[in-house]
Amino acid sequence: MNYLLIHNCARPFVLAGLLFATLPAAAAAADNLIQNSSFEMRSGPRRDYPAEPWGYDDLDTLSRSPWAHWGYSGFFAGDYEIKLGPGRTGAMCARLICRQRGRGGICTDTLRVKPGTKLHFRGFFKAVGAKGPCFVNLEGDPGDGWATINLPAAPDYDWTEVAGEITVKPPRAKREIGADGKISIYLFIYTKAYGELWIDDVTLTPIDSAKP
Ligand SMILES: [Ca+2]
Repeated sequence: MNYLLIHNCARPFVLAGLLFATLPAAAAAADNLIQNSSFEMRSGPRRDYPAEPWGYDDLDTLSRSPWAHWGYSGFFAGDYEIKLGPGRTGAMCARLICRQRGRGGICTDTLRVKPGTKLHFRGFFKAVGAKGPCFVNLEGDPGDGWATINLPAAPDYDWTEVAGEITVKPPRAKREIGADGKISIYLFIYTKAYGELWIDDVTLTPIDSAKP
């Protein structure tokens, strides 16, 4: 009798646990262009360029980040550092910490998309005394800052979802569309603020393919 009671009680609990464990991962995985969206994968042993595009001297002003598939820069006139933080989901998030105000940022690997593609951006952010602008900046073949999404202006806020829709612009002069019909873009997350910006669960998903 006791066995049956335990069995009946435990089963719904297990099912609920499975749902919580699998749904967010499945929803983020299918069409999301950004790898390591939740900052759970460390960068591991260094690889040769171009397998690891960031992290050699001041190549493209970006250096290695602690996370696979992300670059980091804190050298645009300011002095920022990047640290691990407790995750909004999973174990980790990225923390950009200002020591001298300028511009710090993280950047995705190269993302290949067709011009005209509509993309849905979604990310979660937290600010601790972040006095100054923080924003998402799209760069690459269409130019630097061909789309921008501002983060909340308040210096302090708990985990907050920021979302926006953007359309990939054609390549600027002298840049060409590849044989696959695609161009290269990069998603940067910048802080020009003092204090700390926390980042987790960043996705960029083609809108059409997200529809059933
Ligand atoms: Ca995470």
